[in-house]
Amino acid sequence: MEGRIIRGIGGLYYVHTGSAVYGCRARGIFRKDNFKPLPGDFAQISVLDETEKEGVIDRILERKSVLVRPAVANVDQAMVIFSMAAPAPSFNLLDRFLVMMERQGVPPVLVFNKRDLADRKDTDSVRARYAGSGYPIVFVSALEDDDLGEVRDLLRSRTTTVAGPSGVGKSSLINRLQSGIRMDTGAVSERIGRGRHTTRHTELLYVEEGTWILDTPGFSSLELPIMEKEELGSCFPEIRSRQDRCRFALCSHLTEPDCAVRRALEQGAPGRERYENYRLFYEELKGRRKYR
Ligand SMILES: Nc1nc2c(ncn2[C@@H]2O[C@H](COP(=O)(O)OP(=O)(O)OP(=O)(O)O)[C@@H](O)[C@H]2O)c(=O)[nH]1
Ligand SMILES: [Mg+2]
Ligand SMILES: [Zn+2]
Repeated sequence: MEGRIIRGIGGLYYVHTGSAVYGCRARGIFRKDNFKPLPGDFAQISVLDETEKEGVIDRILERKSVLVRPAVANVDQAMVIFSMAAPAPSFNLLDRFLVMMERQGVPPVLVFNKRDLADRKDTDSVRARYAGSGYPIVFVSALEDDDLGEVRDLLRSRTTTVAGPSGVGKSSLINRLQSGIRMDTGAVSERIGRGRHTTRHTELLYVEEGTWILDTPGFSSLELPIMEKEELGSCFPEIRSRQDRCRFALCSHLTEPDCAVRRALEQGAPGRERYENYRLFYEELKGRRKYR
């Protein structure tokens, strides 16, 4: 039987087959090869006990991609959720997260929740801030009978890792997105035994056929990934698309003459605030080297 690992804990893997979730151990061969199955992996399993929903993982299918943070396989994109208010968005934190995803080659989409607590002026200014980035951006309210169509469209037929600070409404949104299909989870789900609202572990959630979301624990601060400061520009799409036209190949886009990035901003291209965060992060990366 084929399924997908939704969660791994202490050597026990929960494998979702579409109709049930089986608690599985991995065959000894995995340990011998030092291969660790990950949430998001597609697996071939043998059922050992149908009533107890116990099985064993025979094989992991080839991975399309592996994300390091959070550790998960076969992710297509990252959905980062912030709220328009309560708490107000930290764009420094958001831009850090975007750098982290760009570094790992995962395309991000931006969701701003609690639209009901913001006015048009607020949403317009957030939209303007990211206009140059090209990232999809949607504003929603998880509480109301709000139409989540736009979010659903972004998620459909993909595996999305969802992240954001605490209190922004990730769980509220995810609860509304899940179709509410009642699965036959047998004894295993009893053993998972936890509230579905507290995200302590990384867990893959089934939305509908082919659509999965990975609920990850909230974050309140983020370190920039280990990288050279010269690589930072490539993590900002609006810089990446222009840096080939800078006079110097390793232009920092801070002080050099004939810089295409600064020129574009001077000529009114959007992304002034993002550029300011680029500058902060650049200095941060520069400062880091001294202590190594
Ligand atoms: N006004 C308003 N409140 C919301 C909305 N969505 C969620 N909330 C409220 O915000 C609070 C936090 O929501 P959660 O869904 O628990 O937030 P979370 O991001 O999962 O938080 P953590 O689990 O701590 O990371 C709750 O009191 C929700 O009722 C929204 O669209 N508008
Ligand atoms: Mg939550
Ligand atoms: Zn430049």
